[in-house]
Amino acid sequence: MGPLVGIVMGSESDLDVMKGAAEMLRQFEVEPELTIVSAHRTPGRLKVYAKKAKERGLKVIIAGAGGAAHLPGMIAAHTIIPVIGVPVKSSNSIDGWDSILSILQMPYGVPVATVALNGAKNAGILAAQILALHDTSIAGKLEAFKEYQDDIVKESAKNVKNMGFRNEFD
Ligand code: RP5
Repeated sequence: MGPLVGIVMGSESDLDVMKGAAEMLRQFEVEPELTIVSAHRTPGRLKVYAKKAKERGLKVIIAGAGGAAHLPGMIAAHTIIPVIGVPVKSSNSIDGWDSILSILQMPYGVPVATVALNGAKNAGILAAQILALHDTSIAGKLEAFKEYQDDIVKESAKNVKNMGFRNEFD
């Protein structure tokens, strides 16, 4: 079976952040494809990637970029596949706000599901949640992940209590 999730980013310099999406998906045993597509430097490649995504079997696209971050929105302009946008705090970004607003403030008719600045891991989880709507195996792994997070927080609460802080809740 071909990849169900496509991860694209504007530059190799985004990889440190964007590989977080791939790492999360792998935790749920989803192997995504990952490549570089730049809205500004490779507009033709962007159009082909987005137009062919559906026939290639992709179900979700995660797109990350920084600065004047037009990649997620322009991918969404060319396809009906859900696009999750990751604003990247890149070297050319003014504090990340340019990336956030470029991806978040899409016009009516062309939605992009925008995660937090550098939030590629959440993009991976959200993509898995979309796939889980039709895949009980991924759904089970997501449920286990929720329980794991619950355990981690309870463990932290126990540690803090053992430090001598009053806690009559646990
Ligand atoms: C954006 O410009 C890329 O997505 C990257 O975040 C940023 C800087 O790109 P490089 O100059 O490092 O290639 O288009």
